[in-house]
Amino acid sequence: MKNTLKEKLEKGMKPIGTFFELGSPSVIEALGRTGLDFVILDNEHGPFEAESSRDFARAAELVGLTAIARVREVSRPAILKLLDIGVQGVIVPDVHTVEEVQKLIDYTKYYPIGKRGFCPTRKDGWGFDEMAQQSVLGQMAYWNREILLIPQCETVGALEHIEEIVSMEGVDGIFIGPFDLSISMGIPGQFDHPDFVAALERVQKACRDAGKFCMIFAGAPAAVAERFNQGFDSVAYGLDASVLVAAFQANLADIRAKI
Ligand code: 3PY
Ligand code: MG
Repeated sequence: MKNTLKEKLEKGMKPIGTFFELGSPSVIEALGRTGLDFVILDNEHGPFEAESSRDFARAAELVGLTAIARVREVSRPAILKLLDIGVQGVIVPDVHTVEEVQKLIDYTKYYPIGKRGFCPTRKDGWGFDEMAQQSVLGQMAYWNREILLIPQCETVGALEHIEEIVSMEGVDGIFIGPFDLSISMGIPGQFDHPDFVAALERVQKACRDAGKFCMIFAGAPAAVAERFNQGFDSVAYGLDASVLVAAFQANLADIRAKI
């Protein structure tokens, strides 16, 4: 399946996604009617694993949403399983070192960039998709192009090495986790703190200089717009659950004010 998130990023179309936590294919089907571009199947903070994620990815394909996965950790099975069930990219939390990023490249990208294990799986119709009819080398080049590897910058360690991290072949972009980054910097939740603002600018500049995408999380609509206006390529707007609660709260308050 074509990675429309990657295409939209390359065309500068400002794709908007959300973290998927609610854990039902029906929620994905509903999100497919909202105008969202992508969902992040949250295998870090969400309650589900690869087997359920497969059903969520399938629902996303049916409604034209790109499904990427936030994996639970920097480990081979955590990444390989999600890629093999057919997500279009991985966001990786809690990255601290360049060595960890090298491991991520090895797990996510095939030879000659990395060392991803090769097997026909759901992602290629168990070897029966059209793209799987080409040589193994051709298939590996296809997936190396299509699959996004996006380490999170949410630790001081990642921030301090960000220029080196974004220059590595196989890293497609960076996703800033503002909560964990601010906590790691000792200024929890202080998103207007000059050091935090400077950190975001540093990550954005590093990405720009290396020709990589820069993505971030924002919880409120005004903050999402602000992040785009600051030059971010893509923003993850809230969680499915938080947007649902906020919409009901606002609408119910509106109704109650009129009765
Ligand atoms: C963070 O803010 O730490 C995230 O990972 C995304 O919300
Ligand atoms: Mg985080």
